[in-house]
Amino acid sequence: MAANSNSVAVAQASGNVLIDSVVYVGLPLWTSESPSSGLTVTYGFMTTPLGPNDADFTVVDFAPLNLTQQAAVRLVYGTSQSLTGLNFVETADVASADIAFGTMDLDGPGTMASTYYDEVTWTAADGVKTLDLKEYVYFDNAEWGATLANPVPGSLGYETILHEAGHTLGLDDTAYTRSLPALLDNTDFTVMSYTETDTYKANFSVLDVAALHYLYADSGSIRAFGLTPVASWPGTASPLAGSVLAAV
Ligand SMILES: [Ca+2]
Ligand SMILES: [Ca+2]
Ligand SMILES: [Zn+2]
Repeated sequence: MAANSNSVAVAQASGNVLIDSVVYVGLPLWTSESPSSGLTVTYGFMTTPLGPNDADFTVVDFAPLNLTQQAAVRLVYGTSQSLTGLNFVETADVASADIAFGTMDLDGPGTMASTYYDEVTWTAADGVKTLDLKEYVYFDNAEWGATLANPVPGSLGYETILHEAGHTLGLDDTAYTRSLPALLDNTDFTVMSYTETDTYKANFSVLDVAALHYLYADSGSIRAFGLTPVASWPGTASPLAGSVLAAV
């Protein structure tokens, strides 16, 4: 993996099973981008379809996010700032944004949303290494179009945006990590669970907050606020660039 040839700060297991049940182990963190952009993570709203460099990636029936969906994304990242220490900045230059949002008819009737991960690494002639991470978040606009059209806080649509934003911050689905005790595997404890409780969440739940603190605010990757070179963890595998972080 190219990612391992650079000194990349990837999410690593904490040893706490509750935190690790929502951490995407091996995912490079925003703080590992080089040249460092400090703690700034930019996001934008696609007007034309964008995606990872992956021959299998296709966009069907692209549409931009509507204004309510855009407002929900802004609110989620606004509230994520204090949980991570990262500074989320909206940009109109979506082609160069760290995180780009759009909608399409995602494959599969049960798929509400998908986050795609991509990275570009190269080494210049003078040996300087560059790592550009990007994520593409798509919401379904067909089977789930009506559900996701008005994502006000407290709705399933908003919770879905919160869940995908969680992926862009390094969180994983409990259905994939499969380490969270069943009694805790519901949205009262983590919005990365597929098991809904009686209320849709308007904020990250307790395990999400603990994991975000662990990945950013409490970690070496952010201790010097991105200004100190970060050691790599070579034993940790990285996800394949262009891979789907998760469907839903
Ligand atoms: Ca980037
Ligand atoms: Ca679909
Ligand atoms: Zn997911």
